[in-house]
Amino acid sequence: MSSRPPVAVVTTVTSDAHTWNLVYLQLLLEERGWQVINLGPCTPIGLVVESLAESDVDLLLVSTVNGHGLLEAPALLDAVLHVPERVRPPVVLGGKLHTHGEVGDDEVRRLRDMGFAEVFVGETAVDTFHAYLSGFSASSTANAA
Ligand code: B12
Repeated sequence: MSSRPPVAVVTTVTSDAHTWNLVYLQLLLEERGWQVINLGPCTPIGLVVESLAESDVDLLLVSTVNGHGLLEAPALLDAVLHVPERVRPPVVLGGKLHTHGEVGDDEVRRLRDMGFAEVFVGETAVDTFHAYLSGFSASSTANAA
């Protein structure tokens, strides 16, 4: 049984140059005891895939706010779904995913159906992410016991 902290890779889509969303989420996770690998803005898909192969990653968090997330995140997910299952963490997505205001429930459902473990959008995104992480820790503890 390992007592290492959970590890998250924080990343974004290739076109997205915004940085403070990534820093914010890194700090949020670190405050909750996570170890974070922040891949920075405009992340090449290959780098994201490499980061999973080389480390023991528990969560891949994709944050994007430039409005291209809905178009680009599926290709990133597709590449990650080719990573062997034993080293593939759940992938969560959040932020400002397109340029027409908030994405609706139908889009969120479609993204979940594609394979995103969870999608966090709108004003409640951060609160629901905290709740997700609480559930995540609870199940990790249960597995370790
Ligand atoms: C600073 C900024 C920039 C800077 C970025 C500098 C840098 N190094 O980061 C610069 C000038 C480079 C920039 C460029 C552009 N930007 Co800009 N930018 C902003 C601005 C003013 C602030 C972003 C910021 O730092 N916020 C602080 C962080 C902490 O908050 P956040 O990003 O909103 O993230 C929060 C939530 O979204 C959420 N969240 C985000 N991801 C995730 C993921 C999960 C899992 C969860 C739970 C929550 C979550 O949690 C965070 C904390 O609450 C916003 C407007 C605004 N006031 O938000 C526009 C904004 C993001 N930009 C926008 C646009 C359009 C652009 C450009 C396309 C403009 C242009 N025509 O060139 C380019 C795109 C560049 C690119 N290739 O990506 C739009 C995006 C529109 C959309 N999504 O519909 C915005 C919203 C402005 C607007 N109202 O139109 N931008």
